[in-house]
Amino acid sequence: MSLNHVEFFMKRRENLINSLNDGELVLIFANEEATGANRFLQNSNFYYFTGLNTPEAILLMGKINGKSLDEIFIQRNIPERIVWDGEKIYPIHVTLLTGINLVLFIEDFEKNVVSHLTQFKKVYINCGVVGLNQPLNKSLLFIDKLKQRVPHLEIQEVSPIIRPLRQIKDELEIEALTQSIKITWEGIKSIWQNARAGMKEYELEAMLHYEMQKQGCRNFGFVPIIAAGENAATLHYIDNNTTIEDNQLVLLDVGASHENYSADISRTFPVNGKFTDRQKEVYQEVLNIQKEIISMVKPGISMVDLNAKTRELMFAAMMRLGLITEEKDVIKYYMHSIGHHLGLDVHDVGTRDSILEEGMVITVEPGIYIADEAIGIRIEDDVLVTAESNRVLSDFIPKEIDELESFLQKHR
Ligand SMILES: [Mn+2]
Repeated sequence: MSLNHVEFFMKRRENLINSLNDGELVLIFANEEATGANRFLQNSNFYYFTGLNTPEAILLMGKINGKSLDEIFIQRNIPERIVWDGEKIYPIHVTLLTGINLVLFIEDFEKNVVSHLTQFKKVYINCGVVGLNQPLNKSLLFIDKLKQRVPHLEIQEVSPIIRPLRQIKDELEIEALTQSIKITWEGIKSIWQNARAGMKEYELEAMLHYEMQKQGCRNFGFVPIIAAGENAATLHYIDNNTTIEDNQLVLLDVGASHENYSADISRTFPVNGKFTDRQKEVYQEVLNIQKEIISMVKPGISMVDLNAKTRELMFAAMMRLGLITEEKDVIKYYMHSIGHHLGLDVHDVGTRDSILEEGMVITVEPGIYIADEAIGIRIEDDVLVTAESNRVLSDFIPKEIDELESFLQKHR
């Protein structure tokens, strides 16, 4: 499949502009340059419309008298700085990559935007979330200035008008997600081949990172959870510094990020290649629930329905496992929800009560966590909602007990 990237970004901006009323302007600030040893990570909304991992830029879109505005402001190259910081992107490249014809420099932004503002009634801006005790970011500082100079202007956070677009993934996004899932699988495979009892969890993290980097992927989409035995019962365990013991299960909740799209995959495996009877019993229950919930994923069903069904299935499973006798106790061993939207953000835009539509991507990730028995199991796949039902984008990553054991034992 060959995709012309530019057209996708043009289409996304066009969709947003079409959704605006006349007299509405949208300003999206890219993230600020990374400081210290941090690597730059782009603002998801800015990336969605431009595909640019360029810091400090500002995208301007709007509709006035039926005419569209589609402009971008970028930093100018300063010749003396090039030897220190490297070259910044040039306007011609911005145009080639985004399809935006009007590329201006950031120092002209305020002058330029003020010339538009007399005609506009409402401005949407990505304000971000900044704590009361934190310094203001660039967009909030800009809002301050706007309010003083154009007091009649209505200013709103932009996310609510972008959410409907970002929830539905286009072909380019599915392609990026598929690629990040493939890279994640390479990492998981390497862990399954090389993990041994006696290693620290972070050695497995290193295998994952090395394999990802070999595939050209520099970043995790999120801090990986690599949790052996009872650590897996701590849902957000990220210390990854415990020694893995023989007969333990290891829970991996990991995702490589490719073109700013992160996979989100969980697999749980026995480090020595063989499940104990009890581990097998619990694992099979989680797997059955996961498969049943996946089979329900299709347009029209809501996340609320999926959560309710999961709870019902969990109750039956936990009774069979001898864990509980009352439904209210499900929460003792399964305390999160079944999944979330996935995209440019690992917990992507989209609400907990979304009704699924074709083109959405969600995770399906039931788990049972029994701290007393040092068993924590989660199985998570990334699922695309299709016109009729769904497609599991991560379906090539083994999860059946016999597949897993035979893979692991081949390498032990
Ligand atoms: Mn997840």
